[in-house]
Amino acid sequence: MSDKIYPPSKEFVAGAHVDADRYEDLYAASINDPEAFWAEHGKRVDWMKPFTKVKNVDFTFGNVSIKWFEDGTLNVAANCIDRHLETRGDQTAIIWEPDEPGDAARHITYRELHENVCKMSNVLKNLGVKKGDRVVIYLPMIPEAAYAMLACARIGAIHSIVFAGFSPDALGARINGCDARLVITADSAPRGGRMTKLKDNVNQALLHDVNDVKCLVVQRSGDQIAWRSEGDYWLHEELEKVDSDCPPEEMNAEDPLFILYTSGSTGQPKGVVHTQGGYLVWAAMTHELTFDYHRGDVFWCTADVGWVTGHSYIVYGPLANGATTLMFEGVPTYPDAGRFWAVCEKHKVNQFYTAPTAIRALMGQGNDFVEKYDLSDIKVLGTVGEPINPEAWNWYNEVVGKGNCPIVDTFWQTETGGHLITPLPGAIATKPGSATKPFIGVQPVVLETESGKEITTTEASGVLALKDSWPGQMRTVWGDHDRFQATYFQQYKGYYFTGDGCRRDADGYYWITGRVDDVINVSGHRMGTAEVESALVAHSKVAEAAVVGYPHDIKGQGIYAYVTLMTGEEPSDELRKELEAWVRAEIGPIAKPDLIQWAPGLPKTRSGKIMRRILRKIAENDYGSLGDTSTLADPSVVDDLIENRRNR
Ligand code: 6R9
Repeated sequence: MSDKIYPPSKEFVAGAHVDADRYEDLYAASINDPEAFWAEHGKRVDWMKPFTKVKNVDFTFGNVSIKWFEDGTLNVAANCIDRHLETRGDQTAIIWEPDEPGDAARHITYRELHENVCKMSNVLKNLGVKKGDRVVIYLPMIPEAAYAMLACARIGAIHSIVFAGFSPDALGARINGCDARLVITADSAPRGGRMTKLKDNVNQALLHDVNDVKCLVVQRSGDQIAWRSEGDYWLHEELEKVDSDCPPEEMNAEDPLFILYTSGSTGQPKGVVHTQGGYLVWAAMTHELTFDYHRGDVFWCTADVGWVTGHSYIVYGPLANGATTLMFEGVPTYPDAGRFWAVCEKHKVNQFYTAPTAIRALMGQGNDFVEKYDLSDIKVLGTVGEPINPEAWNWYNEVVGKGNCPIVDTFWQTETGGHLITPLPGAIATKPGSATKPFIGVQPVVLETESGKEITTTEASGVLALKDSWPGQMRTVWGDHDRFQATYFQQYKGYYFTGDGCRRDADGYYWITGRVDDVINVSGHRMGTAEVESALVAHSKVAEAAVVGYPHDIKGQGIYAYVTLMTGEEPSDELRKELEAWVRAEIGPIAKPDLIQWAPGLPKTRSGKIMRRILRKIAENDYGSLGDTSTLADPSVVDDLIENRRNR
């Protein structure tokens, strides 16, 4: 870790929304009197009926309840579109950059966005979607993904986006999980020059559907696709039947806006629920202040809308602020490793937000790919998804930012709706690898891992929790409030527990050290080891599997799977490939194990619990500190595993 410190330049500070003094004032005000503070800042969105109650929060385990602005009403789509029409109707809302650099980019103005979203809203209504219904969106990175989200918001339907890289099985589980009656997808879509057959995946996911789930299909590629016998509709045909008049539905601040499935340490992914008012205030405020967004700037977040980062920082935050947001269909390395920088130059991007894994991958391709392009419009660089190693930070700073652009390392989670710990670029000097200081209104605490006691000295090391609520916090797990409480409020009573380890240095800067639970972070994508394990054991030749993360140069963490075969099955390279393909098919390409180690036995306690701590150490090639193995039922399996690891 580096302790070099990088203050913003005087010029940057002079033009920034928030400088150091203002940050101190805002932060103090937000903590000393949250009611008054949020009564004021809640006004950054337009309310149909203004709220009179600001905050109503109980973090007590067994009684957890989180409400913000609870008696206000609003419409999120109207906030993201309609209210900008008068002042910036002809301004570009969305720049769409397609997968093929030779294909034309599209510029969609706020007026056009309004028309497209209203028409799509009417299509949804015609298909029977009503307020409170769930709609699954399984789309590539095309403008229709944003239209679909906003159309749901406009009519009060709850969207649940499933990343287009997920397999039919994973998609099916999510459709059932929230009992959706409509899926919005595309025929097929290019990504990095390769086609994904989305509609085919939907057909497979709905093969055993008993709910008559309808499917609305965007024509992206024009490829021939298979149609089910009924319930499938082309979007372009449905659009011909509707007009563009669709008044926004009046929603309560605490009505759900969306569900987004994310991985936890146990069981299947859970449906994180975000609501209308607090989420929008949070997405908009963090977007404006963390990136120091100014009117007219072009903002580019490279995430996929299938992840929370895409929800908050491609669609809701930027559009609520009347920004121009860039949406990119492709990947960083297609057609070559200069694509990100080519797009930055082409569209004169002012704020660029990506993940450490992409930075590391591009760093490995050399500086020529960056230096070919004019990146002088970039003012702020952001990262998200995992801790950024100082080498990657320095490269980002020097080679991409030419030492001129503050780097905002934003720590947050699907559950938090938006940034929690991040520098405000005009206010806080950065240290490579540290997410620095809390955002306004956020009260992080470091707890002793075992006792759960709050560490009150400035320097601290333990687990990261939050002492009080902020407007963007998730409200519940869809259909399972007990699971919500058990996951986040049980282990450390009175706090929201993030699942991350953390160190606070002498300057009060926070350094996130990674997950302390069985969640791994592969290329910035969150995955529960339990999910990969259950996919593996679903294979007929696998008796048992244990999955851990291990350090990976590009991905941050790789997936290391210990596999015990059924008696009579022999390990082979073929079987290894078969299992890799199996996991890809069960979950999706992002879950494919990087390393499979055949394990005749797994280290278990006498009560049968797999000792992952030991498996992690072996995967890390670190045998010196295996710790106490005396409680193992059969300590000799550890020697076997080490032997095998060394032989690889
Ligand atoms: C937004 C997002 C959340 C987990 C989180 C943590 C890790 C995210 C980070 C970071 C260190 C950062 N994480 N940002 N760790 N520094 N700047 O990524 O949401 O997919 O839910 O993942 O990602 O471990 O707990 P999500």
